[in-house]
Amino acid sequence: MEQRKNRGSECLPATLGNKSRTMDKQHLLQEFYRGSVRALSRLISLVENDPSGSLDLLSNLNPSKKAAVVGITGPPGSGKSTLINAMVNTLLGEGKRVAVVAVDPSSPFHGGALLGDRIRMQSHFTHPDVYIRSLASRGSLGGLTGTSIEVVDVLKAFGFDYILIETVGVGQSEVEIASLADTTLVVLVPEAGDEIQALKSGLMEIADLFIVNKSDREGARELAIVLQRMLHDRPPSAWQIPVIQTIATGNEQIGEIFAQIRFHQEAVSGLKRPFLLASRAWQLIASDRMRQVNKDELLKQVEAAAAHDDFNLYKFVKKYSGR
Ligand SMILES: Nc1nc2c(ncn2[C@@H]2O[C@H](COP(=O)(O)OP(=O)(O)OP(=O)(O)O)[C@@H](O)[C@H]2O)c(=O)[nH]1
Ligand SMILES: [Mg+2]
Repeated sequence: MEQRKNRGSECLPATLGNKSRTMDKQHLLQEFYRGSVRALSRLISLVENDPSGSLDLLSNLNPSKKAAVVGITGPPGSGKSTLINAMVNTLLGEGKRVAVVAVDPSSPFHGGALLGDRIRMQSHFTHPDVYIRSLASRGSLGGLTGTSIEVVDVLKAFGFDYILIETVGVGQSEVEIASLADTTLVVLVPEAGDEIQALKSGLMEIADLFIVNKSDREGARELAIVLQRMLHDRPPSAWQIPVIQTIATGNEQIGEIFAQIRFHQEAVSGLKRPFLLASRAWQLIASDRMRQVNKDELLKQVEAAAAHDDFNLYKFVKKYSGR
């Protein structure tokens, strides 16, 4: 692949000049399909900064069906980045091409985490078969950006074998990642007292694989047993969620993770894919419709309407949405 110089999250010009815009876009796509990482970065920036303006570009992409999209989620500090680092090493050893998407946690709790990731991933930054990109989470705590579906499709079209996406598992983000990833890994650690509670409310629903990381620490085996019991109580389904004990810092059980990811993709690809696609379609349609709503304009209209004593929000919304 030519020009494989990794640029991480470097922002290239977000919009193309007005001058021969169409030509530029065609040229950009040509370069993209020639394997230019610069074109890839530029296309991602375009999609991130102007999603509606890049719809025609996106509809000209041919997302590769071979890419495996793997979501890695879990509480802060559970070892997601370390695990991804170890996974990337394994994949490179197999001659695979990998994209890593880190959702840049802008929350004060996780500030600086990305810097740590950079240092850890340093050896991969210059590797020709690895592309690392961070996406700003734009306020949604650890969650995915509105454009992450599009960004992942761009990466698929570029021809990566694996796309690994890290998000911090708080609130909605884990649900979002499940609608994006073919296989979702939920990473827990032995000290996971609170997370066990969270499992009931979210993580349990989205996990395709449970990882008990930091298994060099006390309590790992016990946590794995608790998880297995919880899973045992669930109604039987086509996929039995495995629990894997790993030590990411020592590269332990990384091979087992990949074995299970492959099993999972074979077992549920036919079953889960229509749901994933429908869920992505729903999100794209929803965000496209919301783009038509101008918040400032909405505020003005609400202000004007609310001045009347008989203001009713639901009637207002009905009129506004034309129903
Ligand atoms: N003992 C031990 N420490 C680990 C293991 N895996 C990761 N760590 C350490 O745990 C710390 C956090 O690891 P990260 O990979 O940054 O965790 P993360 O989940 O990506 O963290 P955030 O991105 O901040 O949510 C680091 O100091 C790692 O070296 C492990 O298997 N055993
Ligand atoms: Mg991390």
